[in-house]
Amino acid sequence: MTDFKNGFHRKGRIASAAPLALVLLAISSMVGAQAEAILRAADRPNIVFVMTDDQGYWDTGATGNPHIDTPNMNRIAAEGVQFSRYYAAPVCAPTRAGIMTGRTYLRTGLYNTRFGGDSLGKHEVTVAQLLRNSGYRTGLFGKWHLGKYPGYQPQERGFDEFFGHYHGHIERYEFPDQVVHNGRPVEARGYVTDLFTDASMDFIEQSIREGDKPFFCALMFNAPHSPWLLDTSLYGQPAGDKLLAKYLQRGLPLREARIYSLIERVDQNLGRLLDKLDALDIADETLVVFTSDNGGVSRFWKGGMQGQKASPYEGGVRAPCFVRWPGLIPSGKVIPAQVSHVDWLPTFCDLAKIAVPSDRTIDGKSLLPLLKAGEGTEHHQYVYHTWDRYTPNPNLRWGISDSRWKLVGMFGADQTPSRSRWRLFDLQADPGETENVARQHPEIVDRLRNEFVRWFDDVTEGVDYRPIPIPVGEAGQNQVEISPSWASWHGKNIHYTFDGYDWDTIDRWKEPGEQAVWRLDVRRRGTYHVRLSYGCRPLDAGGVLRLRAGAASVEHQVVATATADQFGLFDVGPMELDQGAIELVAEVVSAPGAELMRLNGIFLRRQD
Ligand SMILES: [Ca+2]
Repeated sequence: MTDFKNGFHRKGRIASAAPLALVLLAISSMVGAQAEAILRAADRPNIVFVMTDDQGYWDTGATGNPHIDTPNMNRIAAEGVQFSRYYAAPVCAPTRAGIMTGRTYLRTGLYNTRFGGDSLGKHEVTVAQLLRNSGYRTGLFGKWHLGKYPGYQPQERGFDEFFGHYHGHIERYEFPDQVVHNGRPVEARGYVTDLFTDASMDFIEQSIREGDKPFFCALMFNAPHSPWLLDTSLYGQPAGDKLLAKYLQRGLPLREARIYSLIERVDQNLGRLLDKLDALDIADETLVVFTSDNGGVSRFWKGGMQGQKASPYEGGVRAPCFVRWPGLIPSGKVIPAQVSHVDWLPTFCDLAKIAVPSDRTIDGKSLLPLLKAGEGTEHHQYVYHTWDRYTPNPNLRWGISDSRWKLVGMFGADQTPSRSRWRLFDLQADPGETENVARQHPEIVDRLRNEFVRWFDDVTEGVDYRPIPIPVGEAGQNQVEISPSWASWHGKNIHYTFDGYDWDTIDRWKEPGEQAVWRLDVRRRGTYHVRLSYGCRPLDAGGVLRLRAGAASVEHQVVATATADQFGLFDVGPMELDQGAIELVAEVVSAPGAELMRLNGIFLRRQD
């Protein structure tokens, strides 16, 4: 634990930077409970953790971009410290798993951004659980992306309050249709960046009103992730339009202008949030983090960085990271030590004066010593970078960095380890990773590659990388939707089409026996009523689909919808499901047309 009381003060409540004796005198004259509350708050700060989605290291003014306006992001950097080598994972869900657990995502069983590989293993302990157990009020607003099924939702993983969405992205940013509040779908009016900020500010205000607990507020914007939607004048709220016009006038192409506008809309909301902390007079007792979840996707100005989101190059894994806590953290400093997203859990535990879990490996290390000093060149000896969509692979999209060198493994069709595909960069002399110096330093290549393989073997040992079994019949669960993206599929023609979560389908299946298979975890034995969501053009109608699960089997004759992409909901009938782990199989019995159907979902409702 780090003692950080020295230098801490509460502006406006007692006295600005008052000597300790005066503070104690002031407290001793207060009513007991009030004094106690102040001591507790002074001991343990509120934590506001703000993260954007796909904003690159280069996408802020504070990191050197001369084309984008981010005054509030810049303000946090100016009033606090900036980490110049903060590493996220190459993509969304792995970073989020690392933040929540303090562990590299590969240890947690999470390995993908979709197909059911984006569910955080139930055996994991989240930083929200730890903080809540220690007396914090906890809230998450915005993108979760660590599991949508019962048992995996934020309010079941340590958050008192959740308003946001489960998936990697949403399709509508105005009047968003995929928003949930503590597990229940809700109708929401407005622009999503405003909505999430409003909810976080309400949570903060409520926490202060209740007054007896510090709070942990995670505000996880889905912006500026694709599909890059702004609020437009169609809604009568042209903030997005104005920004778009500004960036187009500056000469940015439309795609880039949209991304910059989305970021500035976040920045405007960040300004509202900072103003709220000031208005509530809690800025001095609140740690504010601003960061992003992986490398950037904008291409207009990259500050000479190599790579983008999903790549192990610096542009794929470095993210902006600004941290402010007036009184404790010096202002305007840049810290060059390499630090990681897995460091947040130990840092927040340090701030909350609680221990990190001792029954598992925690990969992160508290950032508090660096934050207090405002300087430092050492933190992690090595940081490891890797991600591949289907199966973790030490030979694809991998990298490792120490304080000076970075080794990057190339990726492509040939997956055999090949030294000729490895590139070594001297990040001090060549931060843009332009000159491969592997030939000149074979011993450094060996050291870094050996360390990467040692690490990879360690973090993947004994971990099962498969879609999670879908919980069916949980107490309080009215109906479960079996999503196409969680299936494995088998057959000559069968195909999975990813169309943004709500519209994805299993399609093109027509030969008898072609099948999609899901793993289920039936929590309660019983009769479940089955319905199907699918589309089928009239020419293809009349085929038969069979559903099997354990000893149960039911068949359904496919009826036509207006078009194959117009989904309808159809009753199939009851199925008896045994408790425990079973496979649900959907298979073609016969298909007279070009495809059996475009299956968009299976719904199981327990008959009580
Ligand atoms: Ca992302």
